Amino acid sequence: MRAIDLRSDTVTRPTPQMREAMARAKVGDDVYGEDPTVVALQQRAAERIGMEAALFVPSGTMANQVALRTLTRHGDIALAGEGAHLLVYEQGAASALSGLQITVLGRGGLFDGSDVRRNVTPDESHYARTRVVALENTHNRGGGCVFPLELAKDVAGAARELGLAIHMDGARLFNAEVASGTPASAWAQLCDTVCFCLSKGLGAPVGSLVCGSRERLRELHRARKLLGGGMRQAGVLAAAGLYALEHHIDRLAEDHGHARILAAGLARIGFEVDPPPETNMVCFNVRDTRGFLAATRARQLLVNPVYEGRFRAVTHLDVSRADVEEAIGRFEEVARSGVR
Ligand code: TLP
Repeated sequence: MRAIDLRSDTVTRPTPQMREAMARAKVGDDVYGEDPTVVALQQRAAERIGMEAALFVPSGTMANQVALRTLTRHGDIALAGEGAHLLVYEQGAASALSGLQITVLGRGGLFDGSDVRRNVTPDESHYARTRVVALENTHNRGGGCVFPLELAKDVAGAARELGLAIHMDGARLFNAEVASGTPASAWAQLCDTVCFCLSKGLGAPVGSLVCGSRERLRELHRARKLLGGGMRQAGVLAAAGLYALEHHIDRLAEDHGHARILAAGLARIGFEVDPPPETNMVCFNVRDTRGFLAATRARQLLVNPVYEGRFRAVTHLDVSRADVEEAIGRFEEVARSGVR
């Protein structure tokens, strides 16, 4: 039986065309700024989201961490949505590496300007200084939901009034763009730093970009070096990223369509899908987490729990319409065997 891997959109493998682009890449030593393909990727990324500059880093985690580091000082507070990746899934890096405390806002990853106002610490000697607000778009633990532009504007308005910097973890920013029709640049305009990943829905093997002003780039560059993210002949990886930006953005709509089909199938079988998918993630509730994990694995159907009672299935480049239909059939078998 063939495995259907819905654990994450990080599991995609480079296509033959992408591998060709990688093989052809011109390279140099990027720590000296001499890799022409990395330079081209950074320029393209910055242009694509309408910011001045971009820096290629090995991972989404490093992108978040170099951004937070340049926006804050040790002991500062960062505001972030419930279940933010930079709080839950990054080994405590924001506190371990940059000495940040994190205050959680809102529900399901979304929050508004009044949440920011209510949670910011007063500017006096008694309090830790609140320095940055971080938005995640799309929101992973929120089930891949888009951070609506109007809400982001409300947050940005409050943040600016209060003198806070704004960071966007846009690991899946292009999923947000394709699903909502809001150009990525409209969100980016509101922010000091925005990162996005090439290695998720865009299908590249490695890499993320962190974008901001030209001035900030110097500090981002230093932070990347500090964290060990200076890469040498990284053009072979950047070539995959350039290919992905050119060929794999529009097709995200396909993944979103597949997620809707999967959600409808799961609902028909009797699983509670919550929230309805806006992008490429389908979150659904089960009663028996361990049993469900074992039964799906036994059928080569790979899905991961988010937490006790909740699973996530993610559609991506390596999941076809036929795979989605096949996955629904295997979920149905699991449910029929009495595990749900
Ligand atoms: N998310 C991964 C896991 O870490 C949970 C996944 O499978 O979804 N920001 C967001 C919103 C993310 O979802 C991720 C990865 C990252 C940052 C970190 O990216 P990497 O894995 O490249 O460090």
